[in-house]
Amino acid sequence: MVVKLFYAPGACSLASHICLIEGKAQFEAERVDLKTKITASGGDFRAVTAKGYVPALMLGSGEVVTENVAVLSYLAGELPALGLSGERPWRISRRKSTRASNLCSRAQIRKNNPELAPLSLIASGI
Ligand SMILES: N[C@@H](CCC(=O)N[C@@H](CS)C(=O)NCC(=O)O)C(=O)O
Repeated sequence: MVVKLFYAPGACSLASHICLIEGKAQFEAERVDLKTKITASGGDFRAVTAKGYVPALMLGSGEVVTENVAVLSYLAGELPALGLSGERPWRISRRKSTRASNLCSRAQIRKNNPELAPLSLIASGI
């Protein structure tokens, strides 16, 4: 799976970023300035998603998945190494991933939620 995550440091896209790393995905990540909506390579982020929100996950097909719950559910299903996509919905891993996804769908979780944002990753600037 080769995908591209559009993210902003410390934003709710961090959850997707963690999943890509821990799920051992092949991926690219492009930083977005949420104020200007310009990406690190100088692109117009609104051309990727008109909403201008991270996370946005561009698939190999060019399709762009937006909304935390959709992106995280997609990654849970595509990356077995995460161990988050149990067939039985009552599995603990499934409940945890659903809870985390829902929490991330709020705009203002940012850096002050240690459950979702390990300090080591925040410090590394993703
Ligand atoms: N409902 C969206 C919310 C995404 C969201 O609010 N992202 C924030 C960062 S945590 C953002 O990109 N804000 C940009 C802005 O407010 O212009 C989702 O769950 O993906």
